[in-house]
Amino acid sequence: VTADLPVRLRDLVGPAGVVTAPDQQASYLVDWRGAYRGRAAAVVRPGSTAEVAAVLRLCAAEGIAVVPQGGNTGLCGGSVPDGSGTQVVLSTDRLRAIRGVDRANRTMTVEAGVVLADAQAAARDAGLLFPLSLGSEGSATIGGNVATNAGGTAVLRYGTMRALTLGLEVVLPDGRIWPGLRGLRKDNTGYDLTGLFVGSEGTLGVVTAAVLRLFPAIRRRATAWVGLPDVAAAVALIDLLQDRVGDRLSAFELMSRESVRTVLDHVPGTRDPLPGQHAWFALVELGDTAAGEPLDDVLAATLDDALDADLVSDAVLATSPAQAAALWRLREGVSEAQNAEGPSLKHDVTVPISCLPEFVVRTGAALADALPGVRLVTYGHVGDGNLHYNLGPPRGSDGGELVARADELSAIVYDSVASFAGSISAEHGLGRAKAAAAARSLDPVELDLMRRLKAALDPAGLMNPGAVLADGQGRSG
Ligand code: FAD
Ligand code: 2HG
Ligand code: ZN
Repeated sequence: VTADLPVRLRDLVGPAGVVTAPDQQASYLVDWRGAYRGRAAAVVRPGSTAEVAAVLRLCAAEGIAVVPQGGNTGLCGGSVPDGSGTQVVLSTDRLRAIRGVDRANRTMTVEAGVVLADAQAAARDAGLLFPLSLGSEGSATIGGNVATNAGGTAVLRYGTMRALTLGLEVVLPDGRIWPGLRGLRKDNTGYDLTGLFVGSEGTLGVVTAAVLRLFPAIRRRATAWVGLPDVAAAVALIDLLQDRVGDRLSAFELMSRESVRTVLDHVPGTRDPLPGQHAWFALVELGDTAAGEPLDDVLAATLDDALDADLVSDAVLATSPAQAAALWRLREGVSEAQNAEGPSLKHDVTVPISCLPEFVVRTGAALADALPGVRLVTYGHVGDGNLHYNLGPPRGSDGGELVARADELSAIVYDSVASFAGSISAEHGLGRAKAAAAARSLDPVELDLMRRLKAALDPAGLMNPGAVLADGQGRSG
């Protein structure tokens, strides 16, 4: 790395755009969980697409690797540099403009550094809905959401970020700008480049802006907290709800008892909404665009039928927005609560919804054999088939054994996922954490195609090396 790099970057982006002081760099060099720490030659904060292009041109000319970073809430270590001190962190935190809302086209164009909650607010101000919804929405950015193909709690109704993204502006590794900000719902002019950059985790270029789909505002909601005997009952309840309310089912989140216990122990102000012991809980939400619909009645009647059919052991409906928010806090608090408990092994998996009950039973038994007492903090967006299958150490243990045996324990989870034709990364991406595991689980033809794509777009391997593809490099042959 050239010693005058910070000076040369300052020439391109101005003094406010380069961070060199160690205390000011610190937050850019560690991930949200504190699981990945690195060093950087510089942290650069371009203020425009042209400045991003200038930075990437300079880095390409000097052979300097670039790690794009948005809100730094990613859970796979993809947003922090390695320990070499030779990489540049490119933060999008100055790309914060909402470029426009096209009400009639039901789209908005926003820059990559716009925080998800601000994008949601801009849509709301226009009387519309941007439905992507994540526990991290107060910090995660649209660029990060695009780069990870983020999912969250509304996927069963609206799809993942890929389904919500109509067009992109991307700066390529050589500094060229692809101005693909089209707001079209149909566009068959060749390969789907937008779809390719969605989920590319900073390994193919820097997303600088996106055209996002907007939806009719939700004017009426009904929210319930449900106790369930097992995952088979949860799957049957999803089926029943979809038959009764169609796409008004806007969230179906499942939590094991251990997940709820973790939140109740660590998140201040939370309380158990149901008396009695239940093995599983679901947070169910319906939403309607028509304000006059008696949604609470529809939900209550469906849950009554589910009680009669023994699918549900108990249920309570939120009677105010504050009560609904308290129920959501129980669900959204799991990551924070599990962080507070110490080391954990995260798995973000998906299998067909129909296979979830058997997946949970079989994987749980195999893990209990391997590490008796292992705590299964199992929860997730099961309305779309996604489970966060997180492991905590046995009670009374400090987690040393869990961490030391991480590869072995994760292999049990991933082998089980494979046996149900599932995926080892549903919504968080691969980053550095799961690149090697993905290389083992992908078909060799798939892996070869991915390497060729990487080699075609980033032949020098300078964009986020080590993320997605374990060796960091594409391959041309
Ligand atoms: P970062 O963490 O900064 O980066 C993530 C990846 O994207 C990195 O590889 C980075 O290099 C790349 N990147 C970032 N910006 C750009 C850009 N402009 N161009 C190119 N590459 C870029 N995720 C879900 O899918 N669903 C959830 O429900 C969910 N809940 C969460 C709850 C909590 C409490 C936390 C901490 C995280 C959660 N996440 C969830 C994970 C995370 O918030 C998402 O992955 C989010 O999309 C990351 O956005 P970010 O701006 O923080 O990206
Ligand atoms: C969620 O759904 C997030 O809460 C985070 O995707 C999952 O921390 C996790 O494992
Ligand atoms: Zn999630």
